Amino acid sequence: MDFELSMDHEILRDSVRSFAEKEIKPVAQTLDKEETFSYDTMAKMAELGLFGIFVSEEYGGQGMDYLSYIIATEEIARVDGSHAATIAAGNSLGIGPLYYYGSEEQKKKYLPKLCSGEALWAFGLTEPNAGSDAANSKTTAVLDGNEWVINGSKIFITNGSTDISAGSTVMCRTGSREDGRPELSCILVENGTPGYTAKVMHDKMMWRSSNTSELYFEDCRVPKENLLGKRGHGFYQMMETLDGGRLSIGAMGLGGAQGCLDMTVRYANEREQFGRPIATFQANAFKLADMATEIDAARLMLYRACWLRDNEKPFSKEAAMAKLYCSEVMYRCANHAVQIHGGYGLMKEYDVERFYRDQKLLDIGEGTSEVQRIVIARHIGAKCL
Ligand code: COS
Repeated sequence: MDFELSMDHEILRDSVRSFAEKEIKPVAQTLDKEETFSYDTMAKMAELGLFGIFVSEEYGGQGMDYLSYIIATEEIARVDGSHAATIAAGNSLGIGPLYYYGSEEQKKKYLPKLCSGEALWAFGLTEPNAGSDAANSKTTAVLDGNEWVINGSKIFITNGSTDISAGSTVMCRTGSREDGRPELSCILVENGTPGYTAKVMHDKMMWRSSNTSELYFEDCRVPKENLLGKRGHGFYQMMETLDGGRLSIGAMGLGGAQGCLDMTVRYANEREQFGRPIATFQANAFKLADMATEIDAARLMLYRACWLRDNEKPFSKEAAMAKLYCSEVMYRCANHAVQIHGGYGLMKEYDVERFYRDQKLLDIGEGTSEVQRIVIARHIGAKCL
């Protein structure tokens, strides 16, 4: 067993950490307050190579492993959840399905621009009435000659309506299966296609400087060739994509928790009450110790799941466990961080206030904590519905 990260992973961590401290941390609070997606930091993240990290160089990617992508996401999340969301949705949800299921032609057409960060691609799964029950999607696609005609809508879609959003992978009902269940397929829809509109969603509690959208399809026609992979395989593609995506949510929990710990150790050593630094009170120091311990466990769990994925071993259960645990660790760390910051922790001037709000997404997005428990329970043989 080897717990040492490779030199490449360490170098990547150092470079993303210093980038995040220098370029993202100073602007994160204002962007959050103004609810603004920053094209400036987006371009800088792209320049650093944060898109297409696990995609082979042939398609414009960095050719690194999944753990590298997770470490990069973790380091961005250490300073800001919104920027980490842009990276995570851009890579695992946007690029992932095209890279893993796309035809050679589709990969050549879309991946280079997505890997260079010139464009973003979205993952159209969730609908107003199909959240946890994702297979119950109502968006339809009917084949009419050489075109799919799509009708329906999607909601809570990250990166769907920025100025550089190029399109989305949309899961649609394309018929019925022999067993009576809906046949679900993924279809690629480019921005600008008549009948397709993407609208930004405002007034979020969390990830306020990431782009969240509603997508609408009204008799939207796309060529038959825009089918992704095999007809009827849409739900499997989405579920497999979410297995990888859940590792990025884990990374966001881990990175956010680490950010909370780093800020809070510093604050507790500087802030004095009763004539001494508040870190000297066991009530606070023990909270910090608990945070550090849980972060360590979360990191081991997440990296182990990445190792399984990188070594082409089954990792669905471990991804669900890592996502569940890392988000819960982030919740406890953000809670301790605000508690130790006292009244200042309730003020927007202090980053822990934003971290406290941002963490809530983690046990809802890419499968709620309850859905993760369903996945885990089924994997261990429990007949959980
Ligand atoms: N990879 C590949 N295939 C998978 C899979 C996975 N991880 N998980 C399930 N499948 C397959 C099953 O094998 C099954 O195949 P058949 O239809 O051929 O038998 C099919 O998908 C349906 O699986 P299942 O019966 O388990 O689906 P359920 O409707 O019971 O749903 C949950 C299971 C709840 C786990 C699923 O709907 C889910 O993950 N929901 C949350 C969705 C989510 O995370 N949304 C957030 C999006 S934010 S980007």
